[in-house]
Amino acid sequence: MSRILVRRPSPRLADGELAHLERRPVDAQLALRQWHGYVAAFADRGWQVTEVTPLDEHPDGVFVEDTVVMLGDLAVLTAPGAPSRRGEVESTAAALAQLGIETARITEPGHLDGGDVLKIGTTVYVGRSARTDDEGIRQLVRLAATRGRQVIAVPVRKVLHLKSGVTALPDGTVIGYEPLVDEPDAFEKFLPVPEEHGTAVVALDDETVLMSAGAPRTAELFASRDLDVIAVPISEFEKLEGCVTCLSVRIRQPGQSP
Ligand code: CIR
Repeated sequence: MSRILVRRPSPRLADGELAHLERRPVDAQLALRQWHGYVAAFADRGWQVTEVTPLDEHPDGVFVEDTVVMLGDLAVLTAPGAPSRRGEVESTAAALAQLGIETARITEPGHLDGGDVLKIGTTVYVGRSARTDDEGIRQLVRLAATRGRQVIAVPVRKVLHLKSGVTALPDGTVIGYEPLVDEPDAFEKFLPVPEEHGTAVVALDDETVLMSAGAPRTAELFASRDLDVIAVPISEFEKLEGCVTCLSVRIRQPGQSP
């Protein structure tokens, strides 16, 4: 059974870290409604939902993807690059332990955020970013090898995380808004999308992608490629440099697309 881990937003969401955007007012109640809509999109398609302990004192805790990377049956707990986010990891570890999932860890002095890891088949792209460093990547390479996966490091300078700039359609085509992609050539198949908020998709299954409601022309592009598109409003999270990928950790059945 496929499952997502999610963490409900902190009432202090507005105080989250910002790297590339100007700080804007955030409506915490709207954020909570948007979060429920996001979770429902998975639940409606048969995904099990596991809620990780809320952490009201961590404004960025809702971006739970940054705390763990799934490599098949192995969960790699991360060492987030931003000091303010390091206290988020233990509660994710506790949720994984309850589910009986094997874990490993990225340890200091290495740092790695889950948002920097894009998996396509057995290839694991990792962004060398302001949050993920060479030591974190070295540790990921070693852990990925235990699950038969190869790591390719790519530079990330224009956005916060690798997956703020690129994600992948169910067929493995990498998509991104070109002005924000450092090296489109790093990917075997790259499809430019026309809007910044169109860069992030989560494959709900082989035919369906979940994306932000803030990219209608990109939604049309995906529909023209015979994909079913579920668009959810996530404006309050986008103000904090979040996107659809970072609001959950997907624990997929073997054989499912990344
Ligand atoms: C941060 O800067 O850490 C948060 N404000 C946003 C994290 C978004 N996470 C992601 O894209 N994986």
